[in-house]
Amino acid sequence: MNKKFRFLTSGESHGKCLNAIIEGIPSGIPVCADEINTKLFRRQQGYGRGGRMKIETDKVEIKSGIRHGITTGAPICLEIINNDYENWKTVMCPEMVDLSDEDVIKLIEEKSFTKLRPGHADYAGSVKYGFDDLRNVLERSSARKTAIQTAVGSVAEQILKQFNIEGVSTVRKIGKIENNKTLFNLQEIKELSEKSEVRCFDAETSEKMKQEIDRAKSEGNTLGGEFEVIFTNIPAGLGSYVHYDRAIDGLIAQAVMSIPAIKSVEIGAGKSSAGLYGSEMHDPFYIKNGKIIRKTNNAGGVEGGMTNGQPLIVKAAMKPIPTMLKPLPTVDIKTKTAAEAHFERSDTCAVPACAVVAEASIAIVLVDEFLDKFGGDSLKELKAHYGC
Ligand code: EPS
Repeated sequence: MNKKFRFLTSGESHGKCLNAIIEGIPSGIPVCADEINTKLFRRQQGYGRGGRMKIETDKVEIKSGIRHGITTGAPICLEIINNDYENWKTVMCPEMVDLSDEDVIKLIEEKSFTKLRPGHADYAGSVKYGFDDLRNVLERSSARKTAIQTAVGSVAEQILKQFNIEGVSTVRKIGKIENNKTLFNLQEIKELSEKSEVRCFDAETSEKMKQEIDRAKSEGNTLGGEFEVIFTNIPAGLGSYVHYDRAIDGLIAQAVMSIPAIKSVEIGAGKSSAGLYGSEMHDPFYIKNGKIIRKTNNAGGVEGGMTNGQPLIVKAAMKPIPTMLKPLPTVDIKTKTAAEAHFERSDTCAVPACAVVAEASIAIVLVDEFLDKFGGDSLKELKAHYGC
């Protein structure tokens, strides 16, 4: 499929920096680093995050494609420096290092590991790329790369904002603690979730979630959970039913499922739709003041692979982080003997952060489809095509 908003990222978890190049953005759109940085800050938050977040204050540098705060239509290059690189300069050095130096060898060996972490990319990654040192797999498979993807998503959101399309996210579940309360006011969901250390709009449930994280941490364990992302003011007709790879629900599922640790993605009523009668599931149409309206949104804003003008509701489940202080039984790929899984600094729970990454990832899909439908080389053209 021919993407309008194309991007690639690069960078390792403990390498020098993370980069992205974005292509296909019309000229004339206000995009600023401050807004990207606010998004990056939100991604770093959440009760249960590990020591890395104390080292990093993720800040983006816009390297090209924007002049005086306005896009020029040229590719945009973004960069986030990893502060932790200072501690990994030799281990992660892109250049050849002096392997006759014992200190250098010691540093590299200290960070090498061969005991597979069940649930992480270690095993399949080492088989696929032929590595003996699992450090090579960890560095790019790490969720650290979601920092730069979130920065790209913030650029997408700044474009969507021109058309009042906005997203919010809220955590629904951490481990077995669930927030099953309903709030209809999106502003309220946003404000209350933003205030909560676990991104949950209900204060009482937030406290229980924090206690659950404390418990898991004290036991050397980790926790996953569920979150919901809602986007509003999306025009009907983004995506298409004509080909499998143009269905917007498929594209959203791919974008969210590819975030590290995501195990399921649902739209609207999601898997619970399987247990409903047709008469319960489908959202009837009504006419009000000459306008076609719906009173329910079980479809979650998508019908026939296209947005239908209703709020887009995406729910996703994140598995518990596989790096555990109390390790699982595993195998050492070097000695081919039984072992305990490798442990290094990690998070106990990153569900609140993952919800922010999902906002960004969904914004990227929406802006791509938006540009495909309404097109234009400048914001002026885009607005004219959109009819505003
Ligand atoms: C992450 C940075 C990582 C982890 C986490 C996400 O930092 P470090 O590995 O240096 O402690 O905190 O990564 C994982 C949980 C994972 O499994 O890869 C980040 O910036 O989000």
